[in-house]
Amino acid sequence: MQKIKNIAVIAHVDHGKTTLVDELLQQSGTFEAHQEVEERAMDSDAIEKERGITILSKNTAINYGDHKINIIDTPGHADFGGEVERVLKMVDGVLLLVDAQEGVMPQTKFVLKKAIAFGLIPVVVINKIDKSGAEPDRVMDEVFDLLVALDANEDQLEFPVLYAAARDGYAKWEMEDENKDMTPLFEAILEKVPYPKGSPDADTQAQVFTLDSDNFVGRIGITRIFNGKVKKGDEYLLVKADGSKSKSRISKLIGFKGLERIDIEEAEAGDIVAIAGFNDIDVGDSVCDPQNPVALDPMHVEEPTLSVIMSVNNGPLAGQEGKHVTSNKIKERLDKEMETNIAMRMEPMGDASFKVSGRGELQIGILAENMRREGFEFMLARPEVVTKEENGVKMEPFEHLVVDVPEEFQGVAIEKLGKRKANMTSLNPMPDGTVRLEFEIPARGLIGFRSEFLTDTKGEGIMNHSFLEYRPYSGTVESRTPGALVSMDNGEAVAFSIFNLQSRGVLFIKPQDKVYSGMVIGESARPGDLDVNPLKGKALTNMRTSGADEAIKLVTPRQITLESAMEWIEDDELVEITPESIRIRKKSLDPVVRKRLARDKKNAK
Ligand SMILES: Nc1nc2c(ncn2[C@@H]2O[C@H](COP(=O)(O)OP(=O)(O)OP(=O)(O)O)[C@@H](O)[C@H]2O)c(=O)[nH]1
Ligand SMILES: [Mg+2]
Repeated sequence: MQKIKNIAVIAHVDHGKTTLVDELLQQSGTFEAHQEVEERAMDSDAIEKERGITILSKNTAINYGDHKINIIDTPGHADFGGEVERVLKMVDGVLLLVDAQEGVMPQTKFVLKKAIAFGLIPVVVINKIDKSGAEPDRVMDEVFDLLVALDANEDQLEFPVLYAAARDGYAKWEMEDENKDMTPLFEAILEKVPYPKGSPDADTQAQVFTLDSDNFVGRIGITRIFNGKVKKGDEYLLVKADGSKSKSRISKLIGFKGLERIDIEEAEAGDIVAIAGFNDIDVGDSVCDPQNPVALDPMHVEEPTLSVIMSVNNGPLAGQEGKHVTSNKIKERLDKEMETNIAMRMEPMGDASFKVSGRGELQIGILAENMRREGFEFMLARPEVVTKEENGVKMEPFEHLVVDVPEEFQGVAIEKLGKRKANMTSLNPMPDGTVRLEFEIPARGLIGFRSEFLTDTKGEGIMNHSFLEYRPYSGTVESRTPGALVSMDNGEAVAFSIFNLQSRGVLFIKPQDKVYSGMVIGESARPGDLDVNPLKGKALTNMRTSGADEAIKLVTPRQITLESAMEWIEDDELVEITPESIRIRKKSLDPVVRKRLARDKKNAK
């Protein structure tokens, strides 16, 4: 039987997980000498590469001595926490990375809490010790305190600690040790991570934790084998979470080696392999012995906390830039997403609209970004938190928020967060002159906060949050104060009028951009919406001839991204998304209807 270790790499966003996996791949000699390997090789998806973040967890395998180590790289962003949750069940140990300067962050807590609950003993890696602001001792204390706070058992409190600079390719047991290579970390994995339980001679039990597809063989389930063997060509029973069963033959069995996948004939208990041949295979399904099927527990993933209404684009520019614009197409695409993305939900709402729920704006934003790249056109409404009822009490999600701000912005940050119903739990001066403030805040209060926070802190503030728990509903929270600049005409924006509008607020458009009546073209400097005309005035060429082009100095418009637009909009606004554009608009394009709605709203107050 092969000696196997299964580990997941977990951490807060950007603490160096994917970089560490690069080094483990390199230094285990898994790559051929001539093989060219990109940086952060596991971040293989286009959006992952562009943004430098991991979105989907992915697995790889390396050989080290006589051992095979299956490694699962996980995403650190809180919105993808569902990925981490399901992966933890598949492994026998975790490498918990913590940035030697940033220390314990919200998502460190979230992932460690899950790992502790699964009974895993973390191998703690204090990473980025090369940073000038690194304070490995302080961070080590923070990790220990966190484990105590999470009710870790005695074995877990005896966790091993290493100090590393993943990017520079070394890890060591003591800070005083020489910077050499990753050998100490390999040793730690072999020594401290237990071997998989289960027996190759027992009846087959495996569970799918990720899906993949292949043009030739169709759906592929990446599975962890807990007992018995899986063999290519043999028949197995697929048991779904709802108990339904179907029999099929494994048409292809795939093993992992570095970044490659290889066809194999057989694999046994403890290993991680991909199987093809089951058309309806899904995440969480059990692959069992047909004679004696014993399904594994279905996977638990925490429920979505945020939802957004996605609807068919019905604006005046609809259908001009996208390929897939109908409600049927959108539904088909969302259905497909829900099959693989177990942390998300979708519910048709009638009126060509769908409620899409996930863990946060980024998760929903990435889905929307993928859809627009595939040629879809649609609209998104303002995100809403998912509330629920417990014993007759309305509950809403709360988040754990950490903000790091230069001292001079501490006051404004505390004041603004207070208005959003945040409760401060700690305030610590950091060695680099910043202050670390921690809060518990209703998730609602965070919607739209980021842009305001960045403005207030002149771009120097850093905020991080992750899901804490559901708590009783906390009443109204404050939202965006500035109004919108709304176009009152259809056509192409004119430089001259944009120039004149600059004093009214911050514009989102540039000359020649298509605009329409009811489209939001900027953020007003004052509260309350303002109807403006971006088409008025002389054409730029006339200006030139009159020699006044000196005066036409256009400020660069504010770049609106999918997520920033989602965060910015109010209840009566929508984001229009096409493969080429992201526009913000009023829900009702008719100015008369808008005035009436505004009046009704005012009277209601
Ligand atoms: N100074 C320093 N930077 C590092 C080190 N390790 C990684 N980084 C940098 O930290 C950044 C984030 O690295 P990643 O490996 O993408 O981090 P990650 O934890 O995988 O991030 P997510 O998957 O998005 O959560 C990159 O710019 C790396 O180059 C290190 O040891 N020292
Ligand atoms: Mg990563």
